[in-house]
Amino acid sequence: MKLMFVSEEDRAEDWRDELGKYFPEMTFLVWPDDNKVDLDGIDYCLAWKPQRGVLARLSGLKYVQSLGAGVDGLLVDPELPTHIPISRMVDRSLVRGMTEYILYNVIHYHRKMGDYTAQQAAGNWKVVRQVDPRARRIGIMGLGELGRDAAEKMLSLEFDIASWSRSPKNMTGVTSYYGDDGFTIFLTRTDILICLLPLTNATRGIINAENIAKLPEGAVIINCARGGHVVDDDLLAALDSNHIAGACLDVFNEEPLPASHPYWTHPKVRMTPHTASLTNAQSAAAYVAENIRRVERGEHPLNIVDLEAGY
Ligand code: NDP
Ligand code: OXD
Repeated sequence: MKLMFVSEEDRAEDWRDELGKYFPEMTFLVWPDDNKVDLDGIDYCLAWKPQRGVLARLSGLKYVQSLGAGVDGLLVDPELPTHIPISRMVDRSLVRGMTEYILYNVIHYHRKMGDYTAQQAAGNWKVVRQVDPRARRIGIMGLGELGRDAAEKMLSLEFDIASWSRSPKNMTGVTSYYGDDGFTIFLTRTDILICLLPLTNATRGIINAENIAKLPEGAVIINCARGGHVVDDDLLAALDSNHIAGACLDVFNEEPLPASHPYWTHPKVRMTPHTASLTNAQSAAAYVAENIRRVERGEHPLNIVDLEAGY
C-alpha cells in the first residue's frame, strides 16, 4: 500500500507516524521530495493545496483525502482527477478548535472586551452595559460539521442563534433560514455574523457591500471560513463608516496577508493567520485510516465531496 503526502503546510512526519500505527506495511512518500519514485503505484493521497497537475500524475490513485475541511484548494486544480472520490476532513479536534475560536471571539464582542482594553490603556475606569445573551443575535452562515458544534455550545450560553444554509435544518433552539429567500431576513436579525461556509462559486464574495448593508448598524463579522468570502474593500468601507463595529478575520484573499494590507493596522480588525482550527494527525489519523480501510474493501470513503456543489 502506497500513500503520497502533498502539503507544504502540514507536518508529514506526524502523519507518517500516526498512519504507521494503523498500517505498518504502508509506504509513505512525501511530494516533492519523493517524486522520483514510481508514481503509478500510489494508491492514496493526503493533500492540502497541492500543486496543480500533481494528482493527475498519480494514475493508480484510488481516492484523495483532503487534509482540510475546505476543499477549495483542491478543486482549483483543472487537472483534478474526478473519477475517484475526494473525502473532506471531518474530525473531532478540528471541530473543537473551531468552536473554541468562535466562542472566544463571540464573547469578546458580546462582552465588549475591546472597549475595556482601550479604557485600560487610557486609565479609564468605566463599566460598559452588559447585554443578556438571549438578546444577542448570532447568525451562523453554514450549519455543517463546524457550524453545528459552535451553535450547540453557544446555545448552552443562551445566545439567540440562527443559521443560514443551502437546505433547511432542524436543530433544536436554532432558527433555520436557507437559500436565497431566507438570506435577507437572516442578515437583518444578526448582530454577530459568523462565516463557516465552504468557498464555492455560490459563496465567493458573499460578504459584500449589498449584504453587509442588510446587517443591523453596529453588527460585527467573524470570518473563519475563507478569505474569498469577503470583498475586502466593501468590508473596509463598512468599518470606516461605522456600520460594522468590528471584524475578526482568520482567513484572507491572499495568504500570508501582504504587509501593506490595511487590515494589519485597522483599529476595528482582529486578525489571526488562518489558524482558527488546525487538523492534527494525532486526532485525524483514525478517520483517514477508516477511509483507507473502506476503499480497500471496495467501499466509498466517508464525506465525499460533491464536485458540482464544490464542497
Ligand atoms: P460542511 O460541508 O460540513 O458545512 C458547510 C455548510 O455550508 C452546510 O451547512 C451547507 O449547507 C452550507 N452551504 C454551502 N453552500 C451554501 C450556499 N451556497 N448557501 C448557503 N449555505 C451553504 O463544512 P464544515 O462545517 O466542515 O467546514 C466549513 C468551512 O470552514 C470549510 O469549507 C472551510 O472553508 C472552513 N474551515 C476553516 C478553518 C480555519 O482554520 N479557518 C478550519 C476548517 C474549516 P447544507 O447543509 O444545506 O449543505
Ligand atoms: C480547513 C482549514 O479547511 O484548515 O480545514 O482551513
